[in-house]
Amino acid sequence: MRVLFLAAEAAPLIKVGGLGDVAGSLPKALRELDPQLELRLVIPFHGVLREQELQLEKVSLFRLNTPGKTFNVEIYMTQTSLGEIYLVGGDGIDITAPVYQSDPALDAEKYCYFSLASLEFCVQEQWPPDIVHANDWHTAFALKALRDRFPEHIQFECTKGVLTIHNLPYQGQGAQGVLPQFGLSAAEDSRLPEWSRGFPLSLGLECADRITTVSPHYAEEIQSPEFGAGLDGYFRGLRPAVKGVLNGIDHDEWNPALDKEVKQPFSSRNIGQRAENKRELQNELGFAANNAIPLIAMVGRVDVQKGVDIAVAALERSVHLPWRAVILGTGDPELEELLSAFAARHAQQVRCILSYDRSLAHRIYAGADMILIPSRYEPCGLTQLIGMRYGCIPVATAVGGLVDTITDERVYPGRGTGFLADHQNAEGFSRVLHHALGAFGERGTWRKIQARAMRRDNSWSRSAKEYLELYTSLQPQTNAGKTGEEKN
Ligand code: NHF
Repeated sequence: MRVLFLAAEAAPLIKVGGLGDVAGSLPKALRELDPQLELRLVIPFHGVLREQELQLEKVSLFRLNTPGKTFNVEIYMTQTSLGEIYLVGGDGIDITAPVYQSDPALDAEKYCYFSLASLEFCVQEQWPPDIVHANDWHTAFALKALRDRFPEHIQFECTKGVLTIHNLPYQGQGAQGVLPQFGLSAAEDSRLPEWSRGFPLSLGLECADRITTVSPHYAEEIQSPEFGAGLDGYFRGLRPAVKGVLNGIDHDEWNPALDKEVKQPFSSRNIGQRAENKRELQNELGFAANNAIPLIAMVGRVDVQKGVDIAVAALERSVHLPWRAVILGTGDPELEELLSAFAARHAQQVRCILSYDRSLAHRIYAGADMILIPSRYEPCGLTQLIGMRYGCIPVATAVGGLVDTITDERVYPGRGTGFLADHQNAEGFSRVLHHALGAFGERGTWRKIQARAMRRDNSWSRSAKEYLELYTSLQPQTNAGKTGEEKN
């Protein structure tokens, strides 16, 4: 079976958000699961990638004709630790632009070009894919193009489309202006609200043979007005329903027993050794070492979605208790400001590092006691998976994939792997934080929570199997082995 896997970013080359982790590690897991699978992972040749010293192989050079203009497309391939990645360069990629701009209208041409050029690459290579797997709005154009631009194209005769939604509110609002110049039309499906029909995500929703999202709970939630971003009615009526396939993490990359960033390797069998990492981390952060004071972490995008303000408010309410906190991440300038002010108010207790620091993130997971994830919504979430793997216990809101992956010790005493707050507000979150801080004081209980969390299997193995089954169910007859010519 041949799978064309399209994404805006993919680790280890480029990682802005969780999509990058998934697009890097899921293809690797799929290839490991089925060595016969021919999977091509394709991402844009973003300007920032040109600053890296990549070993590039130029694999194709061709023209992409669109009603608006003719583009010269260049395709490169590079080997990475997670497998090969194809890069789409050429006229349609503005190398001065970042991976994402604040307004999708500014990114529209790049991603539409990228989606179409990726399909044209298959034509040029006579490599007819059985599945085109698009991720989020940036690559959803490809599923529409299979219908609008290539309907008669014999190479795509059997091709099926899968669309994975990683973050529903991001639908490419404003990117619709680009459609005519690429020969694409807005969605016509009357079940989609009219206002959404030009948005790239809707093009993908209309044309995908199967729609998935990144956790079963989020697949349910998006059918409600609270989480549906205006499309809840559409999802409620959808048959087959949106399928939730839980994200995993790469257990090779995230392995506390082998992690090179971590001073003292450890596993669930010798959690005691973890204390050395906490000591190191405290030193690094300028805290006097004290194992009895809980060290609370928050790592990731500084964003309203992630509930950064909820965390600050909840910590403020608990400021009389002994704890220390370290916050690592970048994002929304206003929230960054809030964090800096919070750290300045509580200089004895709080450290705030407003940057992207992969290596420090590893040390935090390996040394902090708990990780706060007060998300307002969370399609899957990766920090809780990494946290659990490193015995850094998640204290999270009960939304999306957090519900699917964390067993709440309050509800299931003796079986928990973390703590879940029912409400996405400071009050609810501070209640659960108090509970977690209390549990931390009971050393034996805490150790057991850590051991259970560390033993939980959050690898890709089960989910990769689900994706493979989904691909197979869509495509009983595969294109593999046939070239475009043979099919002609
Ligand atoms: O895990 C990758 C990630 C999710 O919850 C996360 C999110 C963005 O918000 O699927 O995408």
